[in-house]
Amino acid sequence: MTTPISDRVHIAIFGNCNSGKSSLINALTGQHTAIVSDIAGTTTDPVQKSVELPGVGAAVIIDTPGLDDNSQLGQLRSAQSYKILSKTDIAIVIEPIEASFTARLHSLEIPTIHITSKADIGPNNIDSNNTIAVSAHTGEGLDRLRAEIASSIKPDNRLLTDSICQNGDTVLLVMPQDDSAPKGRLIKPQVEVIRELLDRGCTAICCQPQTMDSTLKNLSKPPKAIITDSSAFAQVKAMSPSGVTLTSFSILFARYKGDIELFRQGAKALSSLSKSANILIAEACSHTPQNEDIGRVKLPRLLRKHLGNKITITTLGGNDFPDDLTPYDLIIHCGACMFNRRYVMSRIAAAKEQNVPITNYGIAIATLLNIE
Ligand SMILES: Nc1nc2c(ncn2[C@@H]2O[C@H](COP(=O)(O)OP(=O)(O)OP(=O)(O)O)[C@@H](O)[C@H]2O)c(=O)[nH]1
Ligand SMILES: [Mg+2]
Repeated sequence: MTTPISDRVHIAIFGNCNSGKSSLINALTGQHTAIVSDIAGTTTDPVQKSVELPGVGAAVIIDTPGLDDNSQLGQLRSAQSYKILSKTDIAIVIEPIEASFTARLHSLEIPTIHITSKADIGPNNIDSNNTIAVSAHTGEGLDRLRAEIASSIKPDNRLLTDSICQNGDTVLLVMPQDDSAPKGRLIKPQVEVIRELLDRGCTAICCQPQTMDSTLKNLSKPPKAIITDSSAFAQVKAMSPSGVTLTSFSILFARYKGDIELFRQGAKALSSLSKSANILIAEACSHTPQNEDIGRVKLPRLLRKHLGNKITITTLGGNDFPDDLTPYDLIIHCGACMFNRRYVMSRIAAAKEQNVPITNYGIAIATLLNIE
């Protein structure tokens, strides 16, 4: 099975127009991934591609437009490059580059590898401890660059389920397969949790809410924990034996990807929102909405039930996260299983900076249902 995008290290290449960013991507991947030409401004939009980088492993590599294009269109393009920073785990910067960009990388604490390009022709190319001289044409410096990328990757040994069970425990997963579930498959958070439980030597028992009671009766003792889809929280809570830890997939992902304490704080805003509150629901997937979709149907219905019909709810999908969050009184984010952690954290940081409370689906639902 291929590694999901959200688990791949995101490596972005930044530099001026014509500095050789796209050529470097092609050289690193050994494929013709990006269009190369001697016309400045060839790459007009960020392009990302999942790749297996020799010596590095599963990655997403991101080509960006040049930063020094000062035309009106060029400024829009370089703004796109700045936006990419929110998901960049490792930056490769082709020097020289504007100082303000380097400062931004520094303030975001993004591990950065500095290189110079076209080492085969450039008499000015330096190869010092801090800057690697690379040629996409001859391959010079590529091995050193790959080694540098590999050593910049921080190993991530965190688990989704370590807060709710020990290795070897039995865990019950309640997963409604209703109209909002995709046909013929399980959604990513469910698959990832099942896989992790199996890796931990746990017994993962799966059922739907309507068979939860009989599933529990068939067990010789209660499970160590129950993980449910947020949409069935109330129902599952009512059937859960006392003393059994109950959580949702969404909460597990909030803990893993985000800042659960901040999300809990954010959910407190639900009790003080006005009747005309403006709420943003942000989804990571930009899928075609399904019947009973959680972000577009179930959660809005629950919010209206608690806050009345005068609230305004905006649901945005994919990368459509507004720069200006101040019109909103609360942001409710999905579990973000499609995003890497850095992207989620940068959205959280933007909300924090603008003083807008942020929470996520699971915690908002649990709060509205008085479960948390
Ligand atoms: N000699 C030499 N030429 C290179 C090298 N890398 C890129 N070039 C040339 O530099 C020109 C620009 O290369 P690109 O890879 O398109 O540069 P870019 O930074 O992606 O450019 P934009 O997308 O326009 O910002 C092309 O003519 C490439 O053939 C290299 O290592 N050596
Ligand atoms: Mg390019």
